[in-house]
Amino acid sequence: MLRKRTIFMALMTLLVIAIGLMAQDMVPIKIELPKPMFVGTPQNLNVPHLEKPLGKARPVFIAPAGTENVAFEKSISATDDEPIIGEIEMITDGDKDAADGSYVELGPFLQHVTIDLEQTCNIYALVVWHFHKQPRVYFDVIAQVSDNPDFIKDVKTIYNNDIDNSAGLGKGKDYHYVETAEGRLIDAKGVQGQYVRLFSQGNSNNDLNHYIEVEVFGKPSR
Ligand SMILES: [Ca+2]
Ligand SMILES: [Ca+2]
Repeated sequence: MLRKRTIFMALMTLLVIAIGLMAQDMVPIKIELPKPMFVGTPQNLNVPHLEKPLGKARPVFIAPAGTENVAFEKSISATDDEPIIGEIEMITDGDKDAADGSYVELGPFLQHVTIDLEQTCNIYALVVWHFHKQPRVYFDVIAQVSDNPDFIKDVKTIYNNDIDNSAGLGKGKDYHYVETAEGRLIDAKGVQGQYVRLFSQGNSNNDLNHYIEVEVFGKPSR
């Protein structure tokens, strides 16, 4: 009996060490947040399938050690390459301020932007700031990852809140959400690809599409 117990305890110790070694490799990703421009939740947003705010800071997101923003200063293209305000390069320039001069305004209706990470990466999270000067909800937020620059094949959809399929990419089940200075973190679950594409189709204030910054937390695949 005593011997069995000793063996059991030894095995448990080994298990704890093994879990510890695996866990050591997982660390919180570092997301630098811009200054918030409003506090609290607006009550007048008449948007279906709207996520309830957490009411506190977003919990840390854990990813393998060495994960970093692989989208920083990477080239970007868009369906509207002559934005109404700003330049599309501002989407990966690291500036996340809410102020005028920090956001890009794309035309109305369905638009998308595509970031070229320049190599295939394992992607753990996307953080997207559309606009955070005032509370807004953006519609048909769809995020996709592919190794194909034209997204013709091998397309992995990691977020879709187009609940009525008005973007024509299939109905999504993800929530509408209020934009804040925290941005929207999308769990990409380690999906592989070189290109990241983000759709939107207007917002709760107007028909236009905006981006302040997109960060892609990943590591080059080996
Ligand atoms: Ca920016
Ligand atoms: Ca829709």
